[in-house]
Amino acid sequence: MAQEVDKRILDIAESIKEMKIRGAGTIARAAAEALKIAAETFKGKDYREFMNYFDYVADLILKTRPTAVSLPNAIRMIKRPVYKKVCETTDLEEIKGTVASAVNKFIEESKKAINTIAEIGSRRIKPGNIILTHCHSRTALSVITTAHKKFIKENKEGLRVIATETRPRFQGLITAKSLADEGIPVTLIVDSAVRSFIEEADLVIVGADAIAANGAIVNKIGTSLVALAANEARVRVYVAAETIKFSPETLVGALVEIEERPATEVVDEKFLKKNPLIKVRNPAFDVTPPEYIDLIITEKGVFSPQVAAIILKDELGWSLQEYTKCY
Ligand code: RUB
Repeated sequence: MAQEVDKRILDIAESIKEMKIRGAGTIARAAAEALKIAAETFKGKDYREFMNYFDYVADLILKTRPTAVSLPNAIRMIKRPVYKKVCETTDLEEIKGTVASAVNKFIEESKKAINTIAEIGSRRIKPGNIILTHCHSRTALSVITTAHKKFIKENKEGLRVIATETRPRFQGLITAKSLADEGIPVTLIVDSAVRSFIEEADLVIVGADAIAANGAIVNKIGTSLVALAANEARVRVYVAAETIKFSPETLVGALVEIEERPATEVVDEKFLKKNPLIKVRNPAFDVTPPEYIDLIITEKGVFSPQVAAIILKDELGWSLQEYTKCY
């Protein structure tokens, strides 16, 4: 690679891997930003050389974490207009401009989608509701905080939240803090206490890393247990997710890869060395079957998980068709 990869791009890749940048939507926007930096910092003059660099950066970012489908979807949505542009012109500045505008459009639409979901989702919540959430999903939190603020403004009773701590990385603490910052009372519980508290909840709201064509939801490990407990207690489960979380690959039979993270996130190195016969498994996500999900709240409206394939095919018009390459 003639062009040295810009340090800011390497930092984004490293931060995604190390989970300093985390949460499916945020990962997708950071990936888009990396592609824009690639266009801004490319020093060469040849458009083919640029496209090779652009593809290299896209691959580098794609390899960071495997599960959040918003990441490949973001790259796909930016690549598409850029590849099309290359078929129309060889002018490097124009091509770079297309990268920048595709990235800006993606980021803007992704943020707008979260606001729309918050608005739509808040209509499904009643004043005084107790909501249980798992992990830290900005989309799920935007629904909760929007509803809470609306009720307070209307002099109605606000919401209360039960947040799981979400081991091993404790994203639940981020959730609890950000809700408390919005003035929402939060009860933090250990993950294994979900069944003891589920009957206190009116609703479960979680985010998603991927939604499969059969309506299954891939989200933080433990989500499926939360959904199981909710199902047993007849508590509804809502998933707040932008449509970029729908996985087009699953339409043609692919499975969503579940990331397995290092054992040292669960126990320390010393413990592992002292106990060589103990194997630690640390999958970061799990799959909740569609029967345990009542509603998926997207920026295009609310859907039952059973129509996921239709959303993928008709609403989004996504296909796996590769782009025509003109270089
Ligand atoms: C985060 C997680 C979140 C989804 C949705 O996992 O599972 O629930 O990514 O988040 P991790 P958002 O911390 O391992 O990235 O709604 O913010 O996209």
